[in-house]
Amino acid sequence: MLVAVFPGDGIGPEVTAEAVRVLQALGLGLSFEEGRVGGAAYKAQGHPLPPETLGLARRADAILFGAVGDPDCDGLPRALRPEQAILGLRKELGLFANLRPARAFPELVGESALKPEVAGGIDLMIVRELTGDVYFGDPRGRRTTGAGLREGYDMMRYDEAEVARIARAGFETARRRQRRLCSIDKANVLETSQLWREVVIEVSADYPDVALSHMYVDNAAMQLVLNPQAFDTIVTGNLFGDILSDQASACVGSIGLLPSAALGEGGKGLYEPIHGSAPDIAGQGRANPLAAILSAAMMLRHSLGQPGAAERIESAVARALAEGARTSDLGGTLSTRAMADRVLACL
Ligand code: GGG
Repeated sequence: MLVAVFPGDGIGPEVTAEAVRVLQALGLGLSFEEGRVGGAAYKAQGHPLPPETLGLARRADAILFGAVGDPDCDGLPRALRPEQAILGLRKELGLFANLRPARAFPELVGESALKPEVAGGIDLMIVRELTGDVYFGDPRGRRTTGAGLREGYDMMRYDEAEVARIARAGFETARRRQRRLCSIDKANVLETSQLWREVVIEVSADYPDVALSHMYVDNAAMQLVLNPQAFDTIVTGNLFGDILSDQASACVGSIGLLPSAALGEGGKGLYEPIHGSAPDIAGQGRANPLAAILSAAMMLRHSLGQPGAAERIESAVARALAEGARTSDLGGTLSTRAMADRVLACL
């Protein structure tokens, strides 16, 4: 099976190299082919998502993605910014459902900023919609100078088919977990959120075995800090999911621990750490590779039909943490390579 590897920018190449090393150590006979994305692709080829990269993504069985974002590209028009690579891949490949698990590793509970009794119970899954909302509304990325003032527009838009599709993904995910789904919106203010809530309720008729609740996003942000263990599965839009999943990562200790899977109707998926390119620590060999390694585990489970190998990686990560392996984001001194070595030793 072919895995497309898109390391991207900043710490992306450092962490994806370690995830590939772990996959290779499993001896599953996977082939790997690398492509450029983001600022690295713009600098070499003039576009953040060159046609060769998109072609490789289409041919591959799964995609392992690092991170995009490069301060050198800050002045570029929006369409050429590094982040357009990940948005373009999701849209072109129809990867509309983003699974973002946040689970407290028992080994780290005492070290999180949260009280142990709160941190210890966190095991939630955010199902984030990925191909709609302000990221893809029309008009978007527009500037005008009406009445002499600069104005910016990004239209928030969802249609009922898009909401029904992600709602089903949310209910199906909840069914495989504790059968509790919390839909997060801003239906007291936004029309898109009122449609969202209506459609989620309609879809819920097909899932009588799943307990559905609704929460406004502002309250959800507060509850994630005060009472994160109360959540099981969350379904939400693109923008709210982007923000809430970073927040959830802080609840479990570090954004360097959270993997993700972007899935569509077929088996192909794109797997990436939820963290970005972290230019402040790029090139120093300090980044935590665990989110990338755990993303590789999600890839084995969801796209490559290897759930046993996925569990091996996840157990090895837990064992390495239990043995005290820590990168600097977790208060330790291990380098990116040394942390991956500790996982490999536990495989
Ligand atoms: N690995 C995640 C990453 O590169 N994030 C950069 C980013 O801006 N992503 C946009 C998004 O996730 O919607």
